[in-house]
Amino acid sequence: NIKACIFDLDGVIVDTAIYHYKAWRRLANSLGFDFTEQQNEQLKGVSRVRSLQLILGWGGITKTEAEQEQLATQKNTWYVEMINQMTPAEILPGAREFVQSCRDAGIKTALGSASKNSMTILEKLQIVHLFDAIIDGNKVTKAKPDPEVFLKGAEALGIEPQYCVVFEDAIAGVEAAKAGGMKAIGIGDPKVLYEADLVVSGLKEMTLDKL
Ligand code: B16
Ligand code: MG
Repeated sequence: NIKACIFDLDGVIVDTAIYHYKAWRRLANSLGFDFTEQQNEQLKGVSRVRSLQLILGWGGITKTEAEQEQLATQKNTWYVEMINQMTPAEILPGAREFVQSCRDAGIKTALGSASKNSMTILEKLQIVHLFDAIIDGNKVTKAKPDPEVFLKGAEALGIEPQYCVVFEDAIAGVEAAKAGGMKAIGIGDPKVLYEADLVVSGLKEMTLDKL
């Protein structure tokens, strides 16, 4: 009785984490320190401002609010330079096919992402038309694990939360889905995403009968 599928973007439809990592590292390096790929894991699904605060903490650096804003803008400029080069070849395996199969079956589709750059990414991947609703970082005030982004998605689709399933690669995202009264399918490691109702390695593993 699932009537809608809501998809996270980074880590589910496309791997932009690698570009976020490069841009954040460049920023950290410009401030005289570095951080690891393992630390980068903690930034997944986390908002831009919050990511910066975590990174500055790792470097043991204190900045005023105005300076933080400037640094976040600098990082975003570098990040946008990279995502502007993206092509449809970067869609993760099976993602386009699974979203399309939902649509073919009459299941509504939405994007639920923390990223303020979601629209640019969807345009570069040429998949804007695959989503009935797009809720991104520009439309929400509360970050995951708050369910706001997914509740707004359900509302835009006109489907009650209990008929929605969320696809998420981040722990905070799975928590957000559950907090919103939705089913959650994790993309990644079952040991990490243990709160999800089901965990798969990627959308290539998904079929409608698993909903
Ligand atoms: P931006 P998602 C998230 O996307 C990323 O996982 C996270 O690393 C990033 O900081 C956040 O978007 C904000 O992105 O700086 O482009 O607004 O996983 O929610 O699709
Ligand atoms: Mg994600």
